[in-house]
Amino acid sequence: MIGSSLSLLRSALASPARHPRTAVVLGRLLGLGFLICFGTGLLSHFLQDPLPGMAFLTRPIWLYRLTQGLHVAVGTALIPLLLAKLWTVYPLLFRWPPVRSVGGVLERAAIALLVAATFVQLATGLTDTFQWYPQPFRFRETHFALAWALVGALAIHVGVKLPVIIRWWRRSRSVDAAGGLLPVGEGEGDLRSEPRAKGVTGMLQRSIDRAPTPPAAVSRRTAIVGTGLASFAVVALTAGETVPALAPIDVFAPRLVRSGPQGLPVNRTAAQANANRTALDPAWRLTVQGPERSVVLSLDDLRGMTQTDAGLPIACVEGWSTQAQWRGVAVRDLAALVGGQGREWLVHSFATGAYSTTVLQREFAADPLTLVALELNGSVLHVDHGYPARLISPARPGVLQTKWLRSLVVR
Ligand SMILES: Nc1nc2c(c(=O)[nH]1)N[C@H]1C(S)=C(S)[C@@H](COP(=O)(O)O)O[C@H]1N2
Ligand SMILES: [Mo]
Repeated sequence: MIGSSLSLLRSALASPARHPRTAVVLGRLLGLGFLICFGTGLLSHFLQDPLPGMAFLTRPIWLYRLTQGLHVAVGTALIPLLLAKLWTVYPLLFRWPPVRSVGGVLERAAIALLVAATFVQLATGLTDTFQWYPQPFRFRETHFALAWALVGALAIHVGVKLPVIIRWWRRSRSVDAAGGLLPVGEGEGDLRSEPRAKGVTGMLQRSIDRAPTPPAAVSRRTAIVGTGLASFAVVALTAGETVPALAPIDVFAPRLVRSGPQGLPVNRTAAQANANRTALDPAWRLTVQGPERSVVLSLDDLRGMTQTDAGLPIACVEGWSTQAQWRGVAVRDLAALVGGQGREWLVHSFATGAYSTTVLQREFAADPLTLVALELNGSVLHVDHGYPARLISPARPGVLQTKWLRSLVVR
C-alpha cells in the first residue's frame, strides 16, 4: 500500500524536466564547480596553514585574488544548481522499497552525506561572505573538513552512477546520430520505470496513464536554461566586489569595494580591534628581531629607509578584493638589516584578537614587493588600514596582511 501510494505520488511528480538527462547535466556542472571550489579552497587553506615543506607562488600578484574570487563566485553559482538538482531528483525519495541492495544502501548513504555536506558547505560559505556566523562551530575548520567529506561522497556517488552515466552517454550519442529525441531510459533515475501498482492505486494510476498528457509546465530545456540564468544572475549581481567591471550592478554583494577610507574596504576597524591608542602613540616602534641582531625602528627611521612602491591587491578570503598602491619598506631590506635573508618570520600586531600573529613564509618574505607599508594610495595609512605600519604582500589572503604592526621575529 505504501509502495503503491508512493508510486502514484512519483507519477504525479514526473515531469519532462525531471529527466535523468537534466540530473546528469546539472550533476556535471555541480561536479565541475565542486572541483574548482575544492582546489581553490585547498590553496586558500594551506596558504593560511601550510604543511611542513610547502612553498607557494608569489606571482602573479593577483593569483590569490583570482583563485579566491573564483572560489566565492563558483560557490555562489552552485547554490541555484544544487537547488535545481534536488528539485530534479527528489521524487526518487519516494521510491519503494527505498533500497534494493547493499550497494543501494551505500549509495543512499553517500547521497545523504553529499546533500547534507553540500547544503551546510554552501550555506556557511554564503554567510561567511557576509561575515555572519550563526553556526555554533568554527567556520574555517568545518568548511575544510566538509570539503573532504563532500569530495569523498561525490566520488562514491559518481562511482555508483557510472554505469548509468556511461549508458546515457552511449545512448544519447547513437540516438542523436539518428536525429531522434533522447530516449526515455529505464535507468534508476527515470521516474516512469516504476512497476505497475495493483488494486485501487493501480486503477488510479492506469487512468492517469490513459489521460491525455498535460502540456509540460516546465520542459527540460527550460529547467536547465533557467537554472543557468539563475546561477549567472547571482554571480553577476555579487561579483562586483572583486571584478571592477561588475561593480555598477553589484546589488547583493556584501562589500562595496570603494567604500572604506582611502578607497578600500575595512574588515575590522582600529576601534573594533582596540588599536587606536597604541597606533597614535608617538612612542610606537617596530622591532625586527633577526638571527644576528635586533633593531628597533621609529616611524621616522622607517621613512628614512629606501621606500618601495607596490601595486598590490587586498584579497579577502570572503571574496572581496581591491587593487591599491602601497609604499613602504621592503621586508627583505629589513631582513638584511638583521641577517635574516631567506628566513621565515612571525609577524605580530599590537592589536589583540584574531590575526594578531601571522607567519610570513620565506618565499613571501623574499619577494621584493612584500612591504611593511606606511602609505596607501598616495597618503599616510589610515588607522583603519593599519597605521602606523602594516604588512602587504602579493598573492596571499587578506587575513595574512597584518595591520598595526609591532614586530617581525625570525623563526
Ligand atoms: N591585526 C589585524 N590585521 C588584520 C586583520 C585584523 O583583524 N587584525 N584583518 C585582516 C583581514 S581579514 C583583511 S581582509 C585585511 C583587510 O585590510 P584592510 O582593512 O586594509 O582593507 O586586513 C587583515 N589584517
Ligand atoms: Mo579578510
